[in-house]
Amino acid sequence: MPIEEARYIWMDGKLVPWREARIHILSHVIHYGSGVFEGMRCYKTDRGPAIFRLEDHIERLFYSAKVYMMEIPFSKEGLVEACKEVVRANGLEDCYIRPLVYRGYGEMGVNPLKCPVRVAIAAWPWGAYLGEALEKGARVVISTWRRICGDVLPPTAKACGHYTNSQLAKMEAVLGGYDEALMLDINGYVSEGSGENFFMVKDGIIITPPPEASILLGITRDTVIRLARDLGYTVVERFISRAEVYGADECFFTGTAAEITPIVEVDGRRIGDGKPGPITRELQAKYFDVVRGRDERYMHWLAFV
Ligand code: PPE
Repeated sequence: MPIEEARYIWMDGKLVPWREARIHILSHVIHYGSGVFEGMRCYKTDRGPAIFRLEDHIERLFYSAKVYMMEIPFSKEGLVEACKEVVRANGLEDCYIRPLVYRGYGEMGVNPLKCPVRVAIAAWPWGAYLGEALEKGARVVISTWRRICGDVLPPTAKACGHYTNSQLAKMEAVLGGYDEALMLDINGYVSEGSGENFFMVKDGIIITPPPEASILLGITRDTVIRLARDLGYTVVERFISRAEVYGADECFFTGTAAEITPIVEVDGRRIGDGKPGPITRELQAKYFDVVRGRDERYMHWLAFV
């Protein structure tokens, strides 16, 4: 999907015209993946555009930066405000927002500590992450690449360099004719997709891998767990084996970009009847109501720009 350009990108406190938002080729991040980032969505609501769980995303950005010992030269409140400003300045309603904290130009060599920490925030319209799979369901394959494990790279931090692992899995899946990869953790339990968390449904119970399965603690995952429990479902966080997935009644991915995307096939095995399942559909509909400000009970998750 080519990027749909907007007008301005926020860089270190200033709005810069889209095409002038550049950095030096010898910036540390380009060579060593030394950056952390977030992805948020802003949705059009009856009361104007609202960013979903903005403060939680900024909180995770600061956590990721802490793991990599990056001192962000702005306050949390400052970046919350900057995200809103980017949406407003670009005149956007439904859009994706990408804050990026990175090691800039200063020194070469692995040691990042002397490189300046810079911040950029971009926003642009971004449609369905997995295309028509949002409606029809995704065809998924288990990756031959294992998900990074915590004593190699910390999966709970959303760091640029971690996505080389995701890219290997994604390329393999796409070139194999699938929509997305599902990665196993180092012990062979189901972990997550290249950019999404994983859920399955069996006998009415909703099951998702625990934090110990090398997952990013997804904010959409947390949202779905809470919405499902509020709807009266039992949600269990536990290890899931590969073959167990084949026998699931329903499966789906969650993520800011992917939203709630049903999964209808894994490793050539049809999931349920091969169509998005009823609980998946119910949660998807609820999720879209919540992010679009159509459910008063969850308005506290919306940050109006
Ligand atoms: N796991 C991974 C590896 C991941 O990248 C994401 C988000 C999630 C789980 C779900 O997290 P959350 O968005 O908080 O529910 N992936 C982001 C980036 C995707 C991209 O291709 O870039 C996203 O969805 O914004």
